[in-house]
Amino acid sequence: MQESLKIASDNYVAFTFFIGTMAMMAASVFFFFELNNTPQKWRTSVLVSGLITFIAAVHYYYMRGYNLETGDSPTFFRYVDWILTVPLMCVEFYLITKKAGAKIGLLWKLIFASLVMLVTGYFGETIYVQNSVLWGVISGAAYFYIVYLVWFGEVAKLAQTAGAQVAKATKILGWFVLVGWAIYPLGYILGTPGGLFGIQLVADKAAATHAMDIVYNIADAINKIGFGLVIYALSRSED
Ligand SMILES: *C/C=C(C)/C=C/C=C(C)/C=C/C1=C(C)CCCC1(C)C
Repeated sequence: MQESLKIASDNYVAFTFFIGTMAMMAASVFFFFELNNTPQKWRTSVLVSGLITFIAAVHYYYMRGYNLETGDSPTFFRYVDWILTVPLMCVEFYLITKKAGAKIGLLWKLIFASLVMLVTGYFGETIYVQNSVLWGVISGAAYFYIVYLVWFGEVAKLAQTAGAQVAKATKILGWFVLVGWAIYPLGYILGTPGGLFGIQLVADKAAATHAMDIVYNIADAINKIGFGLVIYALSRSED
């Protein structure tokens, strides 16, 4: 057993779990320590950035160990992580548009859509794998609703009236949602049987799972840390 706990140099899955843990920890320390010299009105936003990477750091620490010991994909804790952190990203949108008049209803819409997106994705990955395409499509619809809200809906409209810096930050966060978040369905397609409307991209089951974990790990690092840094940059702007 002890022998298998070493990360082999060609074990890219375990390696990205390890790097992911380290990156999330470092980002959390950074956001938390920077709170002290963050202007009062941005403090909650930067705190939430730190909470997102901190929650991810704890999950990555666990997932890293789980993957190393069992060789399996830690799907359940992956989704527990997302169900906690994605709604917190919705909170970020709400917080930065609040001064332009964002209502709590907007926050609930974003959170509800993100929960639908994640719960249906979990169904497709675990309980109803045979219908992974159907669940993936439902999840995708909820995803596009979030994209719509951020790019053309309430979030976009409020951001326009919240000052140049908030508008700029919202645009960049919008790109994270449109491009960065779109990496996840790619991992899902690689990892589930017949994921691409019945087409199996990676035939070998173990290889498919590995590809999925690597894609998810890269996406998490980009999206959680990148998202937090955009908020951090906003907190340092003149607005
Ligand atoms: C920090 C974690 C983040 C930002 C996770 C985001 C996850 C998604 C945007 C997942 C989306 C999915 C689809 C759009 C369809 C297939 C199933 C999912 C859940 C992978």
